Amino acid sequence: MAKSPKTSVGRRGFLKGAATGAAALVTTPIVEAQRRPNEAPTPAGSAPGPTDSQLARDAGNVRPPATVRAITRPGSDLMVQTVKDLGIEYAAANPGSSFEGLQESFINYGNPPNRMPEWITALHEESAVTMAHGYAKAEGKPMLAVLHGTIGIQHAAMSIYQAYYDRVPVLMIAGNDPDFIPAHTAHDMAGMVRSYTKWDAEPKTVEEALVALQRAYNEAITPPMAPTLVVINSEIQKENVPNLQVPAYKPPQFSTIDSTHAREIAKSLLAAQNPRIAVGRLRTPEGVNRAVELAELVGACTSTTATTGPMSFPQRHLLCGPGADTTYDYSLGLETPAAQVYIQGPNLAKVAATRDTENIGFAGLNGGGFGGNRAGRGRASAGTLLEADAEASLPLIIDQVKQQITSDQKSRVQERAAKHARANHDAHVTALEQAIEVKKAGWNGSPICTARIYAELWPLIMNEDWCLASPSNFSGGHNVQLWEHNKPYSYLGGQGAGGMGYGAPASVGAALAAKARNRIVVNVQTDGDLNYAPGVLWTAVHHKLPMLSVMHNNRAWHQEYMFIEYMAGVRGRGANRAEIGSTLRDPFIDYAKMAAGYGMASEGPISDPTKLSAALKRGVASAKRGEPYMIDVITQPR
Ligand SMILES: Cc1ncc(C[n+]2csc(CCOP(=O)(O)OP(=O)(O)O)c2C)c(N)n1
Repeated sequence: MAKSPKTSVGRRGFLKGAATGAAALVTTPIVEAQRRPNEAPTPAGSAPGPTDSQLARDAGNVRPPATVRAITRPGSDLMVQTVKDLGIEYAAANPGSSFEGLQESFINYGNPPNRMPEWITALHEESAVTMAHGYAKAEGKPMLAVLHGTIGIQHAAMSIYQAYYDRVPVLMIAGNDPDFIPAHTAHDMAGMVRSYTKWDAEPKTVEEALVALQRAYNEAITPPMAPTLVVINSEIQKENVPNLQVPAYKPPQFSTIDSTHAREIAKSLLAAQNPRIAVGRLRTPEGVNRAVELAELVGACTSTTATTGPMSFPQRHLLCGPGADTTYDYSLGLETPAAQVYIQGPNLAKVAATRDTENIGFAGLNGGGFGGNRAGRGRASAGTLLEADAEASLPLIIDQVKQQITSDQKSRVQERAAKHARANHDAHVTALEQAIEVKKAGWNGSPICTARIYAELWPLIMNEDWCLASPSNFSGGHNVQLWEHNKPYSYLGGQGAGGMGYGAPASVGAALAAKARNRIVVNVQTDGDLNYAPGVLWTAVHHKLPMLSVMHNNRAWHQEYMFIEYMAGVRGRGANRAEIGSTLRDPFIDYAKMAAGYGMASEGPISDPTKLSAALKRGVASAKRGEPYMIDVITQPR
């Protein structure tokens, strides 16, 4: 590694240097705040040999040094400045000695220090990355996760994979300290997660590191979005670089459809008797606004991912749904999974792809298994696939529509939109009425039915700005019918790759996004999922996040219980012992106490359904005050 012995102090390097030529080191008595109360100051001007604390540190018994050399501008300050310039608001990390230089800069550099980004204390690397995953889904932009060496990356691996599969941008830095424990370092650190990161680098100089951070950010946010990783050696974090400047940041250009396609698509939308727009996941809230604008301009019915995942079309917009007439003569897909265009409604129908179906997006590049994004296409596309970013392409189509639309077409659009609006409104009302009837089943039962949690929460949050950040499919998914998902962040959807250990940390990430916005985050938390890394509850308390967790405590990994029950049935052995290895009994876990142990206000277990509503009310009020709250509810399996 290229390093300057004059400006860089590694742990062992320091000791060696001190032993052979301490006088060569320029010192200042420094950083009073870093000195422990029981440590005597080093006299000014004297060159230190290795201090007790440095020796202790090298032996693994670490104490902060009493003095440090005159570092006027550590490389890590510039790295933090680079991250600031990218507009990153939070950096989550479980402590790691391989990035101590960086961490010190994150918390002390800047005015005010520890803001934009703020250092968020995670208790597990998996939680740090999943926080970033949830944050990006809520906010439409990445935050940073900082990981310690080989072991930190491995702890984070599942969540990196999950964000990759979910096409969510996460910027990651891993520290690499070759002078420290050999097992924590590697020649190719990023190799451990390369199959499921989009881009990585291990820069050799501070200058290269700054450029690498900018590039990693751009790669992460360029569709198809994904996590990226920069491995930064501890030596260059500590290097003194008085004359270096942060290079000017250049945002990436996203690929769009060309102007000919934009013109043709606009023409087709306007010429169609009944056009349709299938809106898949867009990247940012702004993309959602543009999709609404286009649908309204051309009077097209739309589908939405509002109830399955983030960043799509408002669920109760009057153009959202099958509309008055489901014979569509032109379909435009925006980031839809395949050329089929799905209709949202009481009976999910599917429109076969035709030649009059066009899709803009990277759908075919997604998933498809381990590292599948790199190799090729996940699904065949029957319509015309335009491989470009739908969100960045929308303004081009909108411009074309505005230029081309005639007054005749305008009145036809208005007429059609009014018909669709009536039909969709009626369909929305009917679906809600039917759902309310169905959800009454088991209303007074104990354990408590999952529908009652969602039904009783809704009146408490409907007039708030809220975000459901946890996946809801394991708790019945009742939000889909009972709640209105009209914001890009209303519901953040599933884990990405079905990995458990996601709900709480993703909600904490979403709550970071919510904190400055007077928004509350709801986490309907399954018990098996929470037990992977519950320490994230402490993070929520420590950072005063507006998050309400309601335990869907069915006292089991019920999904797995059902699989075992089924298998035992198929084999004719009965399900009597299916609880072995798939239930959380003997003893039951007390989640209110668990939360209290992490300092979180909590109550429960509640098994009397008549006590639920008042508890939820207390929980919402607490979350609104920025005091996260946990309610343990003993529930039906689903
Ligand atoms: C990391 C990980 N390990 C194992 C699984 C397999 N798995 C799928 S569902 C499930 C049970 C989840 O239990 P819980 O979160 O309590 O939800 P429930 O099924 O009880 O509603 C498990 C273990 C997984 N998806 N992810």
